Amino acid sequence: MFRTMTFAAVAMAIAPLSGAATCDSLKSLTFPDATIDSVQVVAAGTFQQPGARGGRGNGMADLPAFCRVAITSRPSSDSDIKIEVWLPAENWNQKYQAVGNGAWTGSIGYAAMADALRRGYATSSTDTGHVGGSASFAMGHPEKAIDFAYRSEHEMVLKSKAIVNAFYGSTPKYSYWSGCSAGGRQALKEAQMFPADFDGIIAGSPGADWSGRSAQAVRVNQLLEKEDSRLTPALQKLLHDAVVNACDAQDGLKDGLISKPAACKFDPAVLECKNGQSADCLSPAQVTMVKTMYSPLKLHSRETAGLAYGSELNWTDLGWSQSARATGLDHYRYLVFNDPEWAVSKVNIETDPGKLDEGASGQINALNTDLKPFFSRGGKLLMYHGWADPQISPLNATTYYEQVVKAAGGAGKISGSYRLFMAPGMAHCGGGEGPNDFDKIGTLEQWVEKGKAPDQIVASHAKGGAVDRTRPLCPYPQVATYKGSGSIDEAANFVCK
Ligand SMILES: [Ca+2]
Repeated sequence: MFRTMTFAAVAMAIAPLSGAATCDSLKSLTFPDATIDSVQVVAAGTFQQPGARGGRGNGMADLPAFCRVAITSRPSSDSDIKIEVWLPAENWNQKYQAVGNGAWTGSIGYAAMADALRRGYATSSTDTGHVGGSASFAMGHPEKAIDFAYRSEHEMVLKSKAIVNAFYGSTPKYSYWSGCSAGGRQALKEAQMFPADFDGIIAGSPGADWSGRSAQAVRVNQLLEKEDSRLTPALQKLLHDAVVNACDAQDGLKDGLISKPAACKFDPAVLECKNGQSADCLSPAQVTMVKTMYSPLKLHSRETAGLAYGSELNWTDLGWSQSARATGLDHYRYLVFNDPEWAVSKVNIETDPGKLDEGASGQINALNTDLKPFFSRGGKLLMYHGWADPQISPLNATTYYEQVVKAAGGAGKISGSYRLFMAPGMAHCGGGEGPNDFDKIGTLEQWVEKGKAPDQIVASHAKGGAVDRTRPLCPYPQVATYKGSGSIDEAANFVCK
């Protein structure tokens, strides 16, 4: 209350006539626990992303003019949360969009901010309270761990709304969160803990069971210590093709996609090398590793899911892309054991997971299934996940959805507030062999502002820049079902059921 009144007074003091402030005048804003570091008028087409290489190709030459505000927020004595707020100089759509981060973040999400700005949004992003992509910031810094877990996002929202109010002379008509992966985890944390922050929330491929995913990564890492368990990209392709070949038609349509992974029955042992065979087959250690990727892991208080059949291409825990594997290792080093020298060989994965849900490790998870405070305010939650996600299990998304349904007392109780869209063949947050490109924020705007809940979302797949397939994504547990005639590459020939 105190803060709200302070800001109303400040806004009036700077621009008593128009009810809106100039960009420069925002420098004089004061917060009890934050400082304005810089304020800059950015002319149309001139924004250079910090850290981007060279003068060309930062993809932001089309940005309209905006007021760029940089803030440092310190809700605790050990906090150092960097926030940027961008305010369109003209044609503000009267709305605010916060954008999420990835992995351990430690940087501002400029690309996502640019997307929001292009749509006329006032937008903001935070570095979540530290610099760089490692979790080493958390060791010995419990307040910084809290900042990463949830506080930096909420701080960003409070400060951003105040700055929007000071600049335009009015608060945003609608406020949205848009994030995927870590940003999907942040999305759910916001819905669970700060139900008044947003009118609509996009939670993409959420890493909501953050500690469980780390345990999965470490379990796989242990197996990879043995060289003969590692899969080359060529063997991943061999495996993937075998899985698709076995399960494609089981969902009712042979289209190269597995739309019902739960119905897929596949035993990786069928690929095990026969006598004398050494190429195009899996060693016994590789078969074990592959089975581990799919299998759930029993933790102290719950079970965390393995990856789905069809997700084999670019399995990130195998280390071809460093992020997922390192995210799990960092989690154990800096949030579970507080030991930078900790190695995967030290863990007994069957007995140690008890520590995962405690302290700094557990507070990152976004597993609370009571979303009633958010829903009762009219909040809308649009969640999506690719069935072929090679990093975060899509089964986490379906499990969470079902738990929320149960907590709310039935699907009918929440269908006006929460919908989950599973995308067959989609990889992590986009890409993959299935239709994976769709308008998330536009869909959410229709839902929040016009009351049109999405009964389907048309997604497209492109090859070489040309769209070669469209398909509706359906509210879970519905699946896009072929009507029986017409091209299987056109959304109009499918119905959700
Ligand atoms: Ca199929």
